[in-house]
Amino acid sequence: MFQLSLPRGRTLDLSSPQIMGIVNTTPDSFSDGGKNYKNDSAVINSLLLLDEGATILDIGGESTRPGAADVALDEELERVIPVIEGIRAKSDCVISIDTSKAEVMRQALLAGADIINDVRALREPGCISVAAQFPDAPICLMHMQGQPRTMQQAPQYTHLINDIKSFFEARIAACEKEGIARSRLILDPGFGFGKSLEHNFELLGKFQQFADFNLPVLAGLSRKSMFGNLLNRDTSERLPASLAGALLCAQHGASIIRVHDVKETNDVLRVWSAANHGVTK
Ligand code: 7PM
Repeated sequence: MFQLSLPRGRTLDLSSPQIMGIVNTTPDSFSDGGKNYKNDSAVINSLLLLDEGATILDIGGESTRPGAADVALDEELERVIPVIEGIRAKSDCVISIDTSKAEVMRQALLAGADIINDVRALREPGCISVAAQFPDAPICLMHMQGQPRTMQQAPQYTHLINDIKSFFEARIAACEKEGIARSRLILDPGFGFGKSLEHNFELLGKFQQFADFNLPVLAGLSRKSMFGNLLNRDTSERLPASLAGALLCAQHGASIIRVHDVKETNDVLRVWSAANHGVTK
């Protein structure tokens, strides 16, 4: 069973699957309310996610949506840092920073974030070095083939699972070479990131195979287009499919499930935990 060390002597117990609640700070929402209103809303929403059963809050200011444009450094910092500070002022919860920029990682960790969540697995300039400078921060290394703007244009693999495993091996080695302890790492196969519909469902069926690394595995499936495309459902109609995916990943050994719908996912995972570890109120 896994336990991750966190900054300030804290730990994250992964003996049962934990919920990472997604906190959106991108300007799509609340765009008419002004900056402070937007940041306050993100903090209030974050505290609600904790009440609903999230143990980790994932703060992201860069849209990694397929086809999305890059966000400038200043813009990303303005979106995420006040939200991290605002949460930290009110809670000692676990905070992850969803970014691929070294400077955002650095400032977020200084502002009180605990975990680096990087969809580019520390491949951008300076990221490994920043990660090495914060030796208590766990790091989620996500697999992505290609870049967000083009990754969904005919993704191809020699052998899906082995290709992703080779990627993990290379990224783990790159981290260790720079002095990052293996025990800090979390792996994520990256649903929807350079994968066809068939690839995504093969990954879901074979999710257990990533347990071979003996590292915690994170699953991010929430409301993703793999469900929209399979079922012909809008984003707003993907909750049942997302819950089914979360349950499958829990059963297949996922330690962290990254979701929008925390309350509903918590019910599902409590049913799973009651069946596997016994009833808790
Ligand atoms: C629009 C479309 C905005 C898709 C954001 C997204 C993951 C992640 C994201 C994941 C980890 C989303 C994605 N997905 N980090 N960040 N794993 N570790 O669907 O699957 O949330 S952004």
